[in-house]
Amino acid sequence: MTIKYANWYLRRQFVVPTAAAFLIGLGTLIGLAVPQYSISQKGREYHPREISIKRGETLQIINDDADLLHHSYIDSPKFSFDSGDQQPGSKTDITFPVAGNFDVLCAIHPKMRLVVDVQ
Ligand SMILES: [Cu+2]
Repeated sequence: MTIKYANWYLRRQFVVPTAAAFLIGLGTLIGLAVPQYSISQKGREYHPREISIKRGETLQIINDDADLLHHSYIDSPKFSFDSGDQQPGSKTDITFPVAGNFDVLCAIHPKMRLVVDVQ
């Protein structure tokens, strides 16, 4: 084996799996960006109020109240999130990267609560 060929061979050994890993990673990222579940904010409540999902899955929260702002947040040692103000009709995606039990609360309406069980 010439040195030139050996270099190419070694590089190919690296490039092919790296490219494959990159494409798989890219697919996973795109997959994560697509929400799997829809949650409605209506009448100052989350609907449904509880949901069970898998790690890495995404909820889409839709403000279905015509004239109310909402503001979803999660404050947990494992994972925190803050949507900012959610205008009527707006959609907010939350991807849960770790397993656990999380309360999604509303900063504007303290009684609003969504329990997310991430497995
Ligand atoms: Cu609210």
